[in-house]
Amino acid sequence: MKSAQDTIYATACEHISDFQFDDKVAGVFPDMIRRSVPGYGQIINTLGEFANKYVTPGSQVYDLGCSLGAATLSIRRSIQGRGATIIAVDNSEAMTQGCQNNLAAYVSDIPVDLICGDIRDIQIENASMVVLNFTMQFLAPADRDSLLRKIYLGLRPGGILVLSEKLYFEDDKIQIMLDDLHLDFKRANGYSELEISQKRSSLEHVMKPDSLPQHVNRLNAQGFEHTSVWYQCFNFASMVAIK
Ligand code: GEK
Repeated sequence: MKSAQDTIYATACEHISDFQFDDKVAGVFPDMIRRSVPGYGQIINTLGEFANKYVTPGSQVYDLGCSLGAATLSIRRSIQGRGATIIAVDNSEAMTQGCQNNLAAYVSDIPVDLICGDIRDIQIENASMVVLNFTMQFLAPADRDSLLRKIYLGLRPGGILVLSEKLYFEDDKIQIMLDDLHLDFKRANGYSELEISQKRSSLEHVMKPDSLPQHVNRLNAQGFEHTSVWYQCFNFASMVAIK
């Protein structure tokens, strides 16, 4: 997916408002996420590989917080002829509009039910794969357990959840080191100090990362007995949990 360059925070703002997934962000999103999240491209490609191995005929795949549909497109390409359905959900109108256009640009025999709505209100059923690719970190912490419980109950036995998140580290030295490496990654991708600090302020009240032990404990508490990190770069990780 190509997009305009992200320059949203390039000029000094007097007042930094909370980050929103609005038209402005949707318009530059592929560029923004590629330059901000280490490993994003590899995670998107690997979601297709997970789908190829785990999506079963007649089942449903959920892409929760689908944004412009990068994960859905990767999965859809990998499961052609599988007789499965993808349900892609995002509560940003700008994102679902863009996702609709992206889905329409490619042919596929896999139907995609694109829903503009809150992932907390979506029923999960008959699922062989559920994806939360950098979405749960935007949900109020108090809502995270019930979301994962709903996902666990809606998965078929043997089905998988892929959960990608920015991580927080309890160990201060590790937190500082990995955060610094992430900032260097953004600098190397052309973001200025001003852009980095203004974006950081806008996300402060909106994105609340958990630590890896918090994730593992939460997944276990909802019933997932088999969980692992399958990818990590700096303070960004993707986990897989098998029902
Ligand atoms: C990707 N998965 O490209 N209900 C529905 N959608 C939500 C909610 C909610 N409660 N909260 C946030 N979102 C994508 C990237 S971006 C991650 C996901 C990022 C949506 C929000 O509108 C946005 O589109 C997405 O979750 C998070 O693989 O920007 O770092």
